[in-house]
Amino acid sequence: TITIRQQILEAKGNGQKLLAVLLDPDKILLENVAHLIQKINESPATHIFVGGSIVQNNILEELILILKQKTTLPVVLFPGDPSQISPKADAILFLSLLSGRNPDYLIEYQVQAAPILKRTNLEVISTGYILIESGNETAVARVSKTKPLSRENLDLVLATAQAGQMLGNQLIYLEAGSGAKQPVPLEMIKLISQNIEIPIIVGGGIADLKGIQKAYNAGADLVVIGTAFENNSHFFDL
Ligand code: 1GP
Repeated sequence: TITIRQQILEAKGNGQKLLAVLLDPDKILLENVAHLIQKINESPATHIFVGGSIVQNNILEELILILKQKTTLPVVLFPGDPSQISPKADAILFLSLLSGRNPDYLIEYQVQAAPILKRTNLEVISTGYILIESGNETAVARVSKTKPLSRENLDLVLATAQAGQMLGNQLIYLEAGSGAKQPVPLEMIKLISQNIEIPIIVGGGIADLKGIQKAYNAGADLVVIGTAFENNSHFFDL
Protein backbone atom coordinates (compact mmCIF):
# COMPACT_ATOMS: atom_id res chain seq x y z
CA THR A 1 0.00 0.00 0.00
CA ILE A 2 1.03 3.52 -0.71
CA THR A 3 2.34 5.62 2.15
CA ILE A 4 0.97 9.00 3.14
CA ARG A 5 4.25 10.59 2.12
CA GLN A 6 3.99 8.99 -1.33
CA GLN A 7 0.40 10.22 -1.62
CA ILE A 8 1.53 13.76 -0.88
CA LEU A 9 4.38 13.47 -3.39
CA GLU A 10 2.05 12.13 -6.08
CA ALA A 11 -0.47 14.88 -5.43
CA LYS A 12 2.30 17.44 -5.81
CA GLY A 13 3.36 15.81 -9.07
CA ASN A 14 -0.23 15.92 -10.37
CA GLY A 15 -0.82 19.49 -9.19
CA GLN A 16 -3.57 18.24 -6.89
CA LYS A 17 -3.85 20.40 -3.77
CA LEU A 18 -4.31 18.91 -0.30
CA LEU A 19 -6.14 20.17 2.75
CA ALA A 20 -5.77 19.15 6.38
CA VAL A 21 -8.15 19.98 9.18
CA LEU A 22 -6.29 20.30 12.47
CA LEU A 23 -8.05 19.04 15.57
CA ASP A 24 -6.43 20.16 18.81
CA PRO A 25 -7.49 17.71 21.55
CA ASP A 26 -7.36 20.55 24.08
CA LYS A 27 -9.83 22.66 22.17
CA ILE A 28 -12.56 20.18 21.32
CA LEU A 29 -15.13 18.28 23.34
CA LEU A 30 -15.56 14.57 22.70
CA GLU A 31 -19.32 15.03 22.56
CA ASN A 32 -18.89 17.32 19.51
CA VAL A 33 -16.54 15.02 17.64
CA ALA A 34 -19.23 13.09 15.73
CA HIS A 35 -20.58 16.34 14.30
CA LEU A 36 -17.09 17.64 13.49
CA ILE A 37 -16.19 14.42 11.66
CA GLN A 38 -19.40 14.61 9.67
CA LYS A 39 -18.53 18.15 8.60
CA ILE A 40 -14.98 17.08 7.74
CA ASN A 41 -16.26 14.13 5.69
CA GLU A 42 -18.48 16.53 3.72
CA SER A 43 -15.59 18.98 3.20
CA PRO A 44 -12.75 18.94 0.66
CA ALA A 45 -10.33 17.89 3.43
CA THR A 46 -7.87 15.17 2.46
CA HIS A 47 -6.15 14.71 5.84
CA ILE A 48 -6.86 15.14 9.54
CA PHE A 49 -4.04 16.43 11.71
CA VAL A 50 -4.24 15.89 15.47
CA GLY A 51 -2.14 17.79 17.97
CA GLY A 52 -1.31 21.08 19.60
CA SER A 53 1.46 22.97 21.34
CA ILE A 54 0.40 21.66 24.72
CA VAL A 55 -2.19 19.00 25.18
CA GLN A 56 -3.26 18.72 28.79
CA ASN A 57 -6.39 16.65 28.63
CA ASN A 58 -6.12 12.96 27.89
CA ILE A 59 -8.68 12.50 25.16
CA LEU A 60 -6.04 11.96 22.45
CA GLU A 61 -6.39 8.17 22.30
CA GLU A 62 -10.15 8.28 22.38
CA LEU A 63 -10.32 11.06 19.81
CA ILE A 64 -8.19 9.06 17.39
CA LEU A 65 -10.23 5.93 17.99
CA ILE A 66 -13.42 7.79 17.07
CA LEU A 67 -11.76 9.37 14.03
CA LYS A 68 -10.60 5.97 12.78
CA GLN A 69 -14.14 4.64 13.14
CA LYS A 70 -15.90 7.50 11.43
CA THR A 71 -13.65 8.64 8.60
CA THR A 72 -11.43 7.07 5.98
CA LEU A 73 -9.19 10.14 5.83
CA PRO A 74 -5.64 9.56 7.03
CA VAL A 75 -5.09 10.67 10.63
CA VAL A 76 -1.70 12.32 11.05
CA LEU A 77 -0.21 13.26 14.41
CA PHE A 78 1.10 16.81 14.63
CA PRO A 79 2.62 16.68 18.10
CA GLY A 80 3.88 19.46 20.34
CA ASP A 81 5.94 16.97 22.34
CA PRO A 82 6.50 13.20 22.73
CA SER A 83 3.49 12.79 25.04
CA GLN A 84 1.26 13.27 21.99
CA ILE A 85 2.04 10.00 20.29
CA SER A 86 -0.77 7.53 19.69
CA PRO A 87 -0.14 4.21 17.97
CA LYS A 88 -3.68 4.31 16.60
CA ALA A 89 -3.02 7.17 14.16
CA ASP A 90 -1.71 6.48 10.65
CA ALA A 91 1.37 8.69 10.58
CA ILE A 92 3.28 11.32 12.50
CA LEU A 93 4.89 14.54 11.33
CA PHE A 94 8.30 14.08 12.92
CA LEU A 95 9.00 17.76 13.38
CA SER A 96 12.23 19.61 13.91
CA LEU A 97 11.76 23.31 14.68
CA LEU A 98 14.37 24.61 12.23
CA SER A 99 13.55 28.29 12.73
CA GLY A 100 14.47 28.13 16.42
CA ARG A 101 17.64 27.53 18.35
CA ASN A 102 16.14 25.55 21.20
CA PRO A 103 17.90 22.15 21.19
CA ASP A 104 14.89 20.47 22.81
CA TYR A 105 12.77 21.13 19.72
CA LEU A 106 15.62 20.54 17.28
CA ILE A 107 16.70 17.09 18.52
CA GLU A 108 16.04 16.30 22.21
CA TYR A 109 12.33 15.47 21.87
CA GLN A 110 13.08 13.49 18.71
CA VAL A 111 15.58 11.37 20.68
CA GLN A 112 12.93 10.77 23.34
CA ALA A 113 10.29 9.92 20.74
CA ALA A 114 12.36 7.52 18.60
CA PRO A 115 12.13 4.44 20.86
CA ILE A 116 8.41 5.07 21.40
CA LEU A 117 7.83 5.30 17.65
CA LYS A 118 9.81 2.10 17.04
CA ARG A 119 7.17 0.25 19.06
CA THR A 120 4.34 1.50 16.82
CA ASN A 121 3.42 1.06 13.17
CA LEU A 122 3.17 4.81 12.63
CA GLU A 123 4.56 6.11 9.38
CA VAL A 124 7.21 8.64 10.38
CA ILE A 125 7.42 11.67 8.09
CA SER A 126 10.48 13.85 8.65
CA THR A 127 9.28 17.45 8.59
CA GLY A 128 11.26 20.69 8.77
CA TYR A 129 9.08 23.02 10.81
CA ILE A 130 9.63 26.73 10.23
CA LEU A 131 7.86 29.31 12.36
CA ILE A 132 7.24 32.69 10.74
CA GLU A 133 6.48 35.94 12.54
CA SER A 134 2.71 36.53 12.52
CA GLY A 135 2.01 39.85 14.21
CA ASN A 136 1.11 38.22 17.53
CA GLU A 137 2.74 35.80 19.94
CA THR A 138 1.49 32.32 19.10
CA ALA A 139 1.48 29.24 21.31
CA VAL A 140 4.26 27.57 19.30
CA ALA A 141 6.62 30.49 19.95
CA ARG A 142 5.67 30.68 23.63
CA VAL A 143 5.88 26.97 24.37
CA SER A 144 9.03 26.32 22.32
CA LYS A 145 10.70 29.50 23.64
CA THR A 146 11.92 30.29 20.15
CA LYS A 147 11.76 33.38 17.99
CA PRO A 148 9.91 33.10 14.69
CA LEU A 149 11.75 34.11 11.54
CA SER A 150 11.06 37.60 10.23
CA ARG A 151 8.37 37.98 7.56
CA GLU A 152 10.77 40.22 5.66
CA ASN A 153 13.85 38.02 5.68
CA LEU A 154 12.96 35.81 2.74
CA ASP A 155 16.58 34.76 2.21
CA LEU A 156 16.84 33.36 5.72
CA VAL A 157 13.56 31.46 5.43
CA LEU A 158 14.67 30.03 2.09
CA ALA A 159 18.09 29.01 3.44
CA THR A 160 16.35 27.34 6.40
CA ALA A 161 13.99 25.40 4.13
CA GLN A 162 16.86 24.37 1.86
CA ALA A 163 18.91 23.23 4.86
CA GLY A 164 15.93 21.15 5.96
CA GLN A 165 15.75 19.47 2.56
CA MET A 166 19.51 18.85 2.57
CA LEU A 167 19.23 17.28 6.04
CA GLY A 168 16.72 14.83 4.61
CA ASN A 169 13.42 16.39 5.62
CA GLN A 170 10.61 14.99 3.48
CA LEU A 171 8.30 17.96 3.96
CA ILE A 172 8.68 21.61 4.87
CA TYR A 173 5.98 23.15 7.07
CA LEU A 174 5.74 26.95 6.91
CA GLU A 175 3.88 27.84 10.11
CA ALA A 176 2.51 31.22 11.20
CA GLY A 177 1.18 29.59 14.39
CA SER A 178 -2.34 28.69 15.40
CA GLY A 179 -4.53 31.77 15.54
CA ALA A 180 -1.90 33.86 13.76
CA LYS A 181 -2.94 37.42 13.02
CA GLN A 182 -1.20 37.25 9.65
CA PRO A 183 -0.71 34.02 7.70
CA VAL A 184 2.59 33.12 6.02
CA PRO A 185 3.25 35.78 3.34
CA LEU A 186 2.31 34.63 -0.16
CA GLU A 187 5.55 35.94 -1.58
CA MET A 188 7.42 33.70 0.88
CA ILE A 189 5.40 30.61 -0.08
CA LYS A 190 6.13 31.38 -3.71
CA LEU A 191 9.87 31.79 -3.24
CA ILE A 192 10.25 28.63 -1.13
CA SER A 193 8.10 26.49 -3.42
CA GLN A 194 10.11 27.57 -6.45
CA ASN A 195 13.40 26.74 -4.78
CA ILE A 196 12.90 23.44 -3.00
CA GLU A 197 11.76 20.12 -4.40
CA ILE A 198 9.93 18.62 -1.42
CA PRO A 199 6.24 19.36 -0.72
CA ILE A 200 5.29 22.41 1.34
CA ILE A 201 2.69 22.55 4.08
CA VAL A 202 1.34 26.00 4.99
CA GLY A 203 -0.73 26.82 8.05
CA GLY A 204 -1.57 29.34 10.71
CA GLY A 205 -4.06 32.18 10.57
CA ILE A 206 -5.77 31.19 7.33
CA ALA A 207 -9.28 32.47 7.96
CA ASP A 208 -11.33 31.87 4.83
CA LEU A 209 -11.60 29.78 1.68
CA LYS A 210 -10.01 32.57 -0.33
CA GLY A 211 -6.97 32.39 1.94
CA ILE A 212 -6.64 28.68 1.19
CA GLN A 213 -6.83 29.31 -2.55
CA LYS A 214 -4.23 32.08 -2.35
CA ALA A 215 -1.82 29.80 -0.49
CA TYR A 216 -2.32 27.11 -3.17
CA ASN A 217 -1.77 29.60 -5.96
CA ALA A 218 1.44 30.75 -4.28
CA GLY A 219 2.73 27.17 -4.25
CA ALA A 220 1.49 25.47 -1.06
CA ASP A 221 0.93 21.74 -1.59
CA LEU A 222 -1.07 21.20 1.58
CA VAL A 223 -2.89 23.83 3.63
CA VAL A 224 -3.80 23.37 7.31
CA ILE A 225 -6.97 24.86 8.80
CA GLY A 226 -7.39 24.75 12.58
CA THR A 227 -8.90 27.77 14.32
CA ALA A 228 -11.28 28.78 11.51
CA PHE A 229 -12.94 25.34 11.56
CA GLU A 230 -12.84 25.17 15.36
CA ASN A 231 -14.74 28.47 15.52
CA ASN A 232 -17.18 27.53 12.79
CA SER A 233 -17.86 23.93 11.83
CA HIS A 234 -19.71 25.25 8.75
CA PHE A 235 -16.46 26.79 7.46
CA PHE A 236 -16.36 24.52 4.42
CA ASP A 237 -20.10 24.75 3.56
CA LEU A 238 -20.78 26.21 0.16
C1 1GP B 1 -1.41 25.53 13.47
O1 1GP B 1 -0.99 25.65 11.15
C2 1GP B 1 -1.93 25.25 12.09
O2 1GP B 1 -0.33 24.74 13.77
C3 1GP B 1 -3.29 25.85 11.90
O3 1GP B 1 -3.37 27.18 12.35
O4 1GP B 1 -5.33 27.28 13.89
O5 1GP B 1 -4.53 29.34 12.73
O6 1GP B 1 -5.68 27.53 11.45
P1 1GP B 1 -4.80 27.87 12.61
